Amino acid sequence: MSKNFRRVGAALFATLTATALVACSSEQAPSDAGSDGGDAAAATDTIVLGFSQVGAESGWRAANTKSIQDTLTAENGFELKFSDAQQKQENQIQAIRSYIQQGVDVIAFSPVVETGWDAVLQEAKAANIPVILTDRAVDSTDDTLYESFIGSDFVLEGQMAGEWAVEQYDGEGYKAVELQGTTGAAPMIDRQQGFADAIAGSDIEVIDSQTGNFTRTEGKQVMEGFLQKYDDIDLVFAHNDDMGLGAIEAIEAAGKVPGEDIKIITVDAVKDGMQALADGKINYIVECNPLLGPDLAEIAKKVIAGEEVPKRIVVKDEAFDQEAAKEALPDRQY
Ligand code: GZL
Ligand code: ZN
Repeated sequence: MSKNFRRVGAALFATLTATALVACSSEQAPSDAGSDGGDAAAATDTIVLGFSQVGAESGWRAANTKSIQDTLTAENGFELKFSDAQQKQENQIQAIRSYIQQGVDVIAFSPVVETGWDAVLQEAKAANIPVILTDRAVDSTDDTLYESFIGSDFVLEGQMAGEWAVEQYDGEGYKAVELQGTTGAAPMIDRQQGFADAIAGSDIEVIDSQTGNFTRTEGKQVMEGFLQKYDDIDLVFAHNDDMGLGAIEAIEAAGKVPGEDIKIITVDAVKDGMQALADGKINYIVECNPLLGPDLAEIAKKVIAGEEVPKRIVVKDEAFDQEAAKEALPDRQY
């Protein structure tokens, strides 16, 4: 039974009994327990939302978490249950199962990798708890397993990075290395694809790729390995700013000048990345907007109210060169 119907029922009940004592919004209409799978919210208008976050691996993730926690507040009608999976899929599955046990009203999560979600999503569906995907996608072909996906178009981000590289560097026989995101993650698969599509036909050649798991530390380690293995790297394509910043440390430690001797293109446009871009150590950044909290709140409210929601909401991304970064830095929110 939709929440609105329950609220009208309760208000009517209160009016008829004219007993002002009954806090109508907290009165539960004849039990619909189980119809929406979660009774935690039956007692109030508050939407109980269980969120399973990937981890805290990057500046982007921190900004994404802040946006969700700042938006899904009590005064905005939510009780947010939040868990950090330390980039482990089994922790996310465990968190989702615990939200099902608790009978939350809606579950949302950013899947660390694309595969392996059907079973737990079937369990949420069987419990009548709607699921909303944010940021990363799953490869489930059964799209009744989630109500909506809110996030960026990662293939486009890879293409924007590759197209700029071709514009700037085609014809110089550039040798590129790729610092990939978490193996099997949607942004890793799609950014790699988009970049490869865009440079096909140019003389830019990706001579090696390796995952740095979206972290600065691992990005630095992988770049150190590349610098030992090759002495003619011209370009780094890093799937996020944090790995690009790690690469800068490795390049400087090797006595080379990042942004000059070795060009760097990254994705995210978080503050640290934008600062390095403004300082000339990175050459181009494609933005990936982490501020998904407001969209998540809006979609969750519509889902609980039984309204139709779009299956896919693609957030807008832009891109920055060094000049644009200098102008944009002062009022960047993240
Ligand atoms: C992209 C997001 C990626 C970021 C990384 O939407 O999933 O994960 O690009 C983050 O910084 O770790
Ligand atoms: Zn109920």
